[in-house]
Amino acid sequence: GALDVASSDSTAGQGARLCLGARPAEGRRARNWIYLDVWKTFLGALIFIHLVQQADSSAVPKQCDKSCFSGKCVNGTCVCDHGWDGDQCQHCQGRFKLTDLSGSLTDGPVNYKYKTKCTWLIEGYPNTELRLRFNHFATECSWDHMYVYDGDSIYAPLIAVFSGLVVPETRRNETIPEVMTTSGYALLHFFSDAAYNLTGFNIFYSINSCPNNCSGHGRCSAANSMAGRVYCECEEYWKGEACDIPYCKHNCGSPDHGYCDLTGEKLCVCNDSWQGPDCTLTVPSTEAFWVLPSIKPSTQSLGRASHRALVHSGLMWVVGGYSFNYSNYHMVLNSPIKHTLINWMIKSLKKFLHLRSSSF
Ligand SMILES: [Ca+2]
Repeated sequence: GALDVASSDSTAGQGARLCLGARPAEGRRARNWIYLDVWKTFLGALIFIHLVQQADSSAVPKQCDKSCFSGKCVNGTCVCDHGWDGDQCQHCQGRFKLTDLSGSLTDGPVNYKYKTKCTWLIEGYPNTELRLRFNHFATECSWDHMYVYDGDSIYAPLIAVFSGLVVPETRRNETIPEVMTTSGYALLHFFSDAAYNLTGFNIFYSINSCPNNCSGHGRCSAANSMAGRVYCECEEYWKGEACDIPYCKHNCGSPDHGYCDLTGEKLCVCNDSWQGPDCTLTVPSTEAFWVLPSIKPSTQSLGRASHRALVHSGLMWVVGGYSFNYSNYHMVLNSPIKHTLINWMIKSLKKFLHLRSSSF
């Protein structure tokens, strides 16, 4: 019935198409419709294959030729994280803000870029100690610089500038330079000029840490210190802020040369045939060495001239010089400066001023 309706109504175009298969007798017009149908099927197949291919490619994304250091590989291209640049995101370029209690910062895993400017702001807590440790540093000397400010801007005090090579002595990690800020912040700015580059830097930072982590000869402690501050509690044979100075070098060549006496002055006590601060020099010795004479503070001595004097640990040491009677370079004495000497100086000054004023 439907076919008949279509054939009888020539104005019903949609109806005529529906009748294609049933009306082969309509000749050329019908054949055209058949070709169109074949094309449709072919195109459909093409689209299907294309979609399948697309589905495949989204399942296995295109790889990047080289690894992306500070970024992600997206469709075969490295898309860099904030502050990074280069085809592998291997160069710092811009600003970084670091808020962890400890961490590290670097220009990147390869040589730094020419004409680059990178800035790191480390935010601790106000007025805490922040320690920077330059584990690796290699820049073109006097052309590529790292500036360190004790604060959160370049208007804060500039406390260090690094350029060139930092080459720590082997087996002595305490020679790795450290820089400490006390504002609780640190701003590091790196600048490189238009030519020549080197491997750059790797800097570790930590808030409220001990110098050189007490060099492995002590404990980092917050006890009895100012609010939040930490300091090294050194083991018995070590001293210094970072516990890096031995009381007795080379353990005084014990037992053959001497032994380390920790009871009094904490010094080497050498056997008869050895001398020097670490008992490495023979008796007699052709080499010069320093000695710390154990002399009790004295208040009375002959007056002398042309001597040398120095102040150390609350004592004024007086070495050498001439008295009226004789001269002797061994003529060493010391005097506590807090009491006797200062009092004497004040008295002398008063006398002198009194004499001056009375003479006018
Ligand atoms: Ca350079």
